[in-house]
Amino acid sequence: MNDDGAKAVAPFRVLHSSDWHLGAQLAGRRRHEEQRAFLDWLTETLRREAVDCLVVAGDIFDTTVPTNQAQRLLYDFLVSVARGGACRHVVLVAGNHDSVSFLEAPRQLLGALDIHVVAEIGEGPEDDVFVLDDASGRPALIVGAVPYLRDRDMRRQAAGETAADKERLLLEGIAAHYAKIGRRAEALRAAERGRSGRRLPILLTGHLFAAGGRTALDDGVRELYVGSLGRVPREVFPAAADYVALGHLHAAQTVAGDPGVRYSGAPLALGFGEAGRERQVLRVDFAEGGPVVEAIAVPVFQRLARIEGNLAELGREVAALVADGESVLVELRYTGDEIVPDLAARMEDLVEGSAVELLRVLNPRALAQLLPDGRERLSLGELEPAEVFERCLEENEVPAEQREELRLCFAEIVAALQAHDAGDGDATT
Ligand SMILES: [Mn+2]
Repeated sequence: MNDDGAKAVAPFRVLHSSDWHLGAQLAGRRRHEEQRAFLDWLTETLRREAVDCLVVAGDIFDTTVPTNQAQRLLYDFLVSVARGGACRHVVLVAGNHDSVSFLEAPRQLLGALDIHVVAEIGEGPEDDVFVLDDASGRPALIVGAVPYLRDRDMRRQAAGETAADKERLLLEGIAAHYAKIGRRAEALRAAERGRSGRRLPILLTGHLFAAGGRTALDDGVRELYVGSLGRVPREVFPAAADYVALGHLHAAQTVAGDPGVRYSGAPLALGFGEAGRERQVLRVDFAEGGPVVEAIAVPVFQRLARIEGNLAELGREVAALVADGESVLVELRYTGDEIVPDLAARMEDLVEGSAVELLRVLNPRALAQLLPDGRERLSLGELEPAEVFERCLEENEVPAEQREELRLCFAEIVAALQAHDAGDGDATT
């Protein structure tokens, strides 16, 4: 090693995360403390790991109109990262939960801090593909930032389209966009090779449901696109990409077994269904022979527990949690045979004065007793819209051959409502 700048350059290091869902609540309970603890941990991790660039692949916020507290979480974090020098660049892309206009608004301001925000596709690919430099000021990484691609951005709706047409056109639109971004990235790579002879790695982002992806029930993932639409095959991502940083699925996973195309997963459990799953962020080193990916475990900042059982079992498990003395948020489901109408009150008595919080007490037997046909019922709040629709189909004995088309129509209506929720700038209408 010498001092004339010729010393070995460390590989450019990216930290890939996604699906923070800042402002997300759990059964109506706010979770800002936990979200702040994660961001504090992340700042520390960026510094400790000497990360050059943080990439967040969508769903920064949980809702299109984040609370002031949720906004503050993000901006405090970004300032501490930028001012404190925790890492050199930050790339934020929008997910399906984010409002395009909300993320776009501070774009210029954040740009001054070397924080790149891409909330919607630009006028041309040159807007979304850029080169990041390393600590010595040399070009080091080409980023093709692709946010969540909304159906309406991809194509024009045509009257009389069948569901299959829609699916095909949407996937074609997504593929065409990635191809365009890939070509632009390759052009920048060729230009740099011409200048310096160096091959720059290419990182692409995405917020979508890749084909074969795993999700878990109640893991907070909102169904994207329409019905089964938008299961994006691996081949859509250009071969020129060294790494594809994905968001949307909350469980960390690779796509089609490719270690260079992957989901970091959400850093915090967003539903009780995710309780207990290991969380991670991904450290990606762009070395000579290709990217080297290492998972860094995210600590548990708030314990969650889901307990099922008869009265004795619930009592025993709750008592054990109380004895632990640790803060834990709990969902209880009673599965015993006898009717216990005062279950919630009984359980509340057990946890009184402890660090155990019962966020949800499900008592389907007692509910069934109150209903005329005596069947076990779930409350609406426990079901996703698609599940409610499924039950309607069942209830009305809709013939099987009609169901698929009806499901797609229903999913399309729900997607349209959600897009309207996300209504850029006209959230009040
Ligand atoms: Mn998400």
